[in-house]
Amino acid sequence: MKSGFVAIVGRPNVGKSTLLNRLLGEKIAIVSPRPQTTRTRILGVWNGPDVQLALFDTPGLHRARGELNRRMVDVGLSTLSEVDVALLLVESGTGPQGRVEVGEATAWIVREVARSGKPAVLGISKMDRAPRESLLPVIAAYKDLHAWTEVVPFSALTGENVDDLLRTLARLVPESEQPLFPPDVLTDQAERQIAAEYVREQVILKTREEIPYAAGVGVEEFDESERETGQHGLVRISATVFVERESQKGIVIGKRGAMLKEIGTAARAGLERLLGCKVYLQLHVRVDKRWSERP
Ligand SMILES: Nc1nc2c(ncn2[C@@H]2O[C@H](COP(=O)(O)OP(=O)(O)OP(=O)(O)O)[C@@H](O)[C@H]2O)c(=O)[nH]1
Ligand SMILES: [Mg+2]
Repeated sequence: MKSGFVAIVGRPNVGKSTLLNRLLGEKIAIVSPRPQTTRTRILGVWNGPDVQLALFDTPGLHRARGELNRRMVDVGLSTLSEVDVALLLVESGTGPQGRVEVGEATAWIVREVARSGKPAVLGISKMDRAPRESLLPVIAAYKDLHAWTEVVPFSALTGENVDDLLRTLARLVPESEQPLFPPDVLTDQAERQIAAEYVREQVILKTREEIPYAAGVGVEEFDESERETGQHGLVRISATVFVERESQKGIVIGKRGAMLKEIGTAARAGLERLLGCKVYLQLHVRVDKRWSERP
């Protein structure tokens, strides 16, 4: 059989996490229309006939300021050096007058991918959004930058060409005696970690301006003692949303707690789907000016 590690890298917001979720058929990575949603590396294991792909979703690569962002970028870059195959995602679509401009940041990421020396696949994401005729100029612009092993346009939203992408990656991972992970392993994320992320996703989706970037979430309690099988199981989760300023705390709580309630209701619905049982979710908000600077 074949099995190997794949790093999904690219600028923020290009659709890395959406792709991972699509491949796994399960939402293990949170997704939002805002850049810098993913903050850690997330493993997702895909099993096909005689092939296993261990895919790392990574934080979007960007010019980082601040400790948290520097770590995010470090994670993305170091993952490149640890895998068998690099999958760089760039978005489909052309600019004004059909021109394709490869931004400075993307060019830098291409250089990092080249420097890794790994076989590199260029995935052109969100093809559902771009007219067909814009694909060729995009491919042409990127072909000049690196000797890609393969270029695959795809849509993680509709699933178009995702099979192609999988086949391409499967060709590039090494032969192996046995899989890297047992077949029942889906991710390295503990459920309590995913729970924290589901809450953070709702904070990102429901608040604006700086709050999505200023917020972190920690789960204090993940009590499974009433999680029997069947319909009546219950997981009790208690989580804290950390923000950096008192004014941000007010916004996250909202008038008479309305915002926090909205966040909690949406996060709970997602968690009940994920965990397959009832979820009792208790949320707190705490100001911690320096939470994002602490390792
Ligand atoms: N139309 C369309 N939208 C997509 C597709 N894939 C992702 N998106 C949207 O693009 C936005 C960003 O998606 P993410 O998966 O969070 O992007 P990411 O690359 O993981 O972003 P970071 O974690 O911030 O680096 C979300 O609003 C997604 O719904 C796609 O194939 N088609
Ligand atoms: Mg992401």
